[in-house]
Amino acid sequence: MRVLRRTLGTLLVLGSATLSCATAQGVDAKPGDTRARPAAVRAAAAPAPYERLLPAPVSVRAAGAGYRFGAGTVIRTSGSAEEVRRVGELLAEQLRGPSGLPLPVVDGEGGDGVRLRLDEAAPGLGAEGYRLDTRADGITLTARTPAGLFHAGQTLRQLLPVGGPGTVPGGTVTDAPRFAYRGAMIDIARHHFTVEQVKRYVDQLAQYKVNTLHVHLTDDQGWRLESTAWPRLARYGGGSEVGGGPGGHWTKDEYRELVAYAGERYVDVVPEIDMPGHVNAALASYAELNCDGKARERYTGTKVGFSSLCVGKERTYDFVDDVLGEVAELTPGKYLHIGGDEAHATPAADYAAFMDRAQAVVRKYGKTVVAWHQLAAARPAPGAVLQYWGHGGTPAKEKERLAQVAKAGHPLILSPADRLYLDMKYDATTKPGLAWAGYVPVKRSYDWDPGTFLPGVPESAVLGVEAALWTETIGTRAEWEFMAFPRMLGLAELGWSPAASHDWPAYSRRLAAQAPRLDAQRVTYYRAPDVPWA
Ligand code: TNX
Repeated sequence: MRVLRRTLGTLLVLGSATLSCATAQGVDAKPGDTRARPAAVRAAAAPAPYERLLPAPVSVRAAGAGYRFGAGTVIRTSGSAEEVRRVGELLAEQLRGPSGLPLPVVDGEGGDGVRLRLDEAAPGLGAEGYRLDTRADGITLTARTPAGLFHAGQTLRQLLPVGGPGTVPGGTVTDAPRFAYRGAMIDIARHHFTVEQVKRYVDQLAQYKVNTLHVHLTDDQGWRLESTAWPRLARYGGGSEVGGGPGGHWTKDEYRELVAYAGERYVDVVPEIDMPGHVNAALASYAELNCDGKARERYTGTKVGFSSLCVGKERTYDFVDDVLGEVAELTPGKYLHIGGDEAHATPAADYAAFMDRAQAVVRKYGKTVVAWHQLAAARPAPGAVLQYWGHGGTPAKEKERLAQVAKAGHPLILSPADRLYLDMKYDATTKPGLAWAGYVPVKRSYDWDPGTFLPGVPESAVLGVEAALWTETIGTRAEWEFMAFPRMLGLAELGWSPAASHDWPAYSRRLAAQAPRLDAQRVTYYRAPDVPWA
């Protein structure tokens, strides 16, 4: 048996393929050797459901008899951890939906069925990894953490036929993510969207192991989160959106509800309050935030870069402290995103001075700063994470500066606009969307390597990837899903799967195989011509 060895960050995973045909194709791969024959390709001879997994797992070893998942299946959780029980209940609910099976959840591991096993000492799985073993008497999910068990459950969903009982072929999946941060951003400021709609997105993301939801809560066109100290922000500043619609905002309770819902699915919410630009909604709500003391008109257009907080005014920092303090209190995750992009109406020195103070406020509330990569031109605070959103036309100087910042220890999140901006049109025929970073067909969105993408930025400096959906041109759920899907699945794969499995022909086939699932969930995805849909 040949063995494929691969290094995932600090994690060493030993994967193997025992299928004779797949084994014959196995090669010894050195860490980082992307020319090695990818796991997904090696697994081509594995039974179909394994071959179709998306994101591609680190390793699949098919062997032995399978398990018949059906009316008699019981889900068993180990008694010790209440959270494991909750993960089991949620998995049962997800599996019951399409199958109509009873799937009772019982305490204790012994016996047939699907067993959820927390094993804090399980080697090689890290904080989110898992192992899924299928034999004739059942399927055992093993992980060091409940999050790992949740991800294992999502893999199990894909191993079963859409909507029904079936036999999972015997074998073992061993899996762990390549990057810790796998994110999706939704802009609810340009167009208001309800918490219900965002929860639907959370379900869609979580099933592909995306673990972060970044919510762009404020912008020129609307302020979408209730504030206690500054109530007019949401009440007045939330009452507008692009195109003149009514807008709206979330109450703190609604936001809490989303955070809890996402948390149960191991998705962290990263709230963004964009500053010092993109603040017209705040400037319209409070005259005192303007340097001239005069409130601005609300804005319903799509220009960017025209508004700025009044950097020289102390009242501005009361506002920053109150607003960030309230959001920090509502958010259990460790990150607070403070924007910092396109502050064209803020002189550079003012920008740097403002960002110094805003970063200090984030720290005061015990959170870690995330900001768009423009912060690299100012003074990123220790530990601050920068989110790159450049594209092919971004000046080399800007990228060099970012590489220096990465070298100084700042982790980067990669959201290249010409790859991961989900509001970029697929091609000239796409109705919604923009095209300032070019068209982004499905293949282009997937076919790049975050580990080698930015010159001078090693993979170890990349915290992860994030796909962003800006909503200047997107006002309905159908438009949202049309732009996000199927490109979002490429993001999930880039964030999770080992570099060695990167392969467009194999990926595009696995993507095509997701169609029945997306159809069953009534996702209004784009049937892109570059994907071999059945
Ligand atoms: C750039 S990227 C923006 C947003 C726009 C988006 C439209 C970034 C940090 N700022 O304000 O909505 O382009 O594609």
